[in-house]
Amino acid sequence: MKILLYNPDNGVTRNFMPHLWMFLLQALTPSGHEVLLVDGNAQPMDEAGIARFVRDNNIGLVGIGAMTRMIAKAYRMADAVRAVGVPVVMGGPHVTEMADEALGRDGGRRHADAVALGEADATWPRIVADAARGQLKDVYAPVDDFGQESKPSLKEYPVIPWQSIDLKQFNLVPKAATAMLQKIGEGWGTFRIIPVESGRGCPYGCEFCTVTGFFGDSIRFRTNESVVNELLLLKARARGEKGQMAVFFIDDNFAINIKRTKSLLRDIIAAGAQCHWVAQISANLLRDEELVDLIAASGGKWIFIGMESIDPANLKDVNKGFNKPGEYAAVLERLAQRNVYAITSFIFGMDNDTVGAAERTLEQVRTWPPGLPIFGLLTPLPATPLYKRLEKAGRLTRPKHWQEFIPFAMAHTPLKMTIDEAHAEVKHGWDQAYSPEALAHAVDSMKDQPLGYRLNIFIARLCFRGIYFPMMGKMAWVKVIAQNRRTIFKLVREGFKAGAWRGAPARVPAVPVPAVEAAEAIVQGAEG
Ligand code: B12
Ligand code: SF4
Repeated sequence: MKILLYNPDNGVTRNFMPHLWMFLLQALTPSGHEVLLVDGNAQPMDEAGIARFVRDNNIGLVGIGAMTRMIAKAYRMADAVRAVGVPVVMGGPHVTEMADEALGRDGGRRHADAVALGEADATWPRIVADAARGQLKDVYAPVDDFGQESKPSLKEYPVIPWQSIDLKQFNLVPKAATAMLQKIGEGWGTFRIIPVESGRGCPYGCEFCTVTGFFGDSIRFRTNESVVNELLLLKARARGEKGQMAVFFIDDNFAINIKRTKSLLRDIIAAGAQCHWVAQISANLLRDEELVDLIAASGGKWIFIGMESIDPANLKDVNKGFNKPGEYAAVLERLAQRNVYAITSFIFGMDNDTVGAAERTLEQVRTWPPGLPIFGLLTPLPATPLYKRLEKAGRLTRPKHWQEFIPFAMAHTPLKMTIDEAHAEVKHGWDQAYSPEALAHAVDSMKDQPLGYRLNIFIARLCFRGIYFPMMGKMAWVKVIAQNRRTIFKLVREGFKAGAWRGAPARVPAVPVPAVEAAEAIVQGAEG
């Protein structure tokens, strides 16, 4: 049987990082079946397109995975597939919580023939076998023989055959530039950001987050050896095609067990498996100097930190009191001293937020080492404690907000401001943090650093701005470049002075493109 695994586009930006679930399920598919992958972010498709693809390729089963914000598109695509008589199984965080919606048991239209609840590592082979026999069940739950919920231990993690997977759709280097870029340094003919997981689960239970409910509070890790081997495989592939890659460790909290993280990073270094990487780590875990040393030594470049708010009352409200705004500056300094920078994520529209929350946050941000601040709105995702609290209090204004996804729009009324005011806060955050003045300030604040690091920050900020303020057309880019011309001239002039443009490698960006692209990847996390 031929199987298509499809991930819908996110409705806002092109995704530069593929979704791990597709590669994982492909690797877990029993032999005898062929699995094709289509990521709608990289390979845009509409309903007619997927129906045609399914017919032309003689697909026998379509698997669709989606987060809440993409679910409306996922349902439309599923409907189109089912209309040509091919069964659809859906999985991922949204349908796990809203299985009845996907199966049409809530009075709405049925979109999926089957739903895989929770982690599908163990259920996927069963789903494929049942589909091949034409006997799909409605619901596949990850339970053991006694009906008890069972989670994969990750000790037996499958080998994802990165050396042979078709990754064309995920190459971020334009085709026309490939031949030329292959000749630069070790080669830039391809560049990809690859998701790698080293563990699952987070026990912290922040009120707005799906993770603790979905993956459980039991934390599970792969063996160091299996992670290291995966990195070596990825590095070998990049080298083989005269290209580059960066890794996004998608663990929700990469240092949740500091001892284990240190041991993994030491093993990465010992095996020569260092690569440029990004990971999400909460601020409280970055107090440890040795951990930060190992992050830098193993290739860590950007750390995503869910700061959420600079107001302790807000943090307490969402059960994230372990974040201590008083230590944010020290944490960021500790990273910056090792040339590791942070993507700092803030949420507006929290219950203690009042008008001016964005400006108050920016005042703090300006005193920190430069990084990439991102701003989102508190979003009640289905089945989260936040959703339940707001529903009970009758505060949801769009209880099924996912049925009509609107980027950067609240679905409930904040307590101390209006919805419009919350929207204005998030806009102010982005406008100010990415203004030409803010970009110039970020570059100047690093004047003691090598040109490469300063360029790195500048380009990353430009790209982030480009994502939030749609800059699809050439003219939009020209405008932004014109607005930032002073900083650009300054960097170019310094480059000439330092000889960087005549090929003095130490002065050129440490990792310009990976950092930028990874940063781009993360900006999509701005919906809190
Ligand atoms: C990496 C990541 C991202 C990346 C992008 C996604 C990518 N390209 O990989 C970035 C950083 C850009 C991102 C952004 C966002 N993310 Co995000 N992200 C994650 C993260 C940390 C890892 C995803 C992952 O690969 N997990 C590992 C794989 C193996 O797990 P999985 O995807 O769930 O797949 C398993 C099962 O769900 C199932 N499954 C999944 N799909 C399918 C399909 C089929 C057919 C079947 C059978 C089974 C199946 O099988 C898999 C194996 O067990 C998750 C949290 C988490 N730990 O999962 C959040 C998470 C998915 N993100 C979330 C959210 C809300 C967002 C954002 C809206 C903002 C935010 N607060 O983070 C943005 C929006 C993104 C956008 N614009 O598209 C939520 C989604 C909740 C929901 N109900 O939708 C999660 C769960 C985290 C959270 N805070 O609650 N994210
Ligand atoms: S927001 Fe981060 S720290 Fe909080 S529960 Fe989710 S994954 Fe854990």
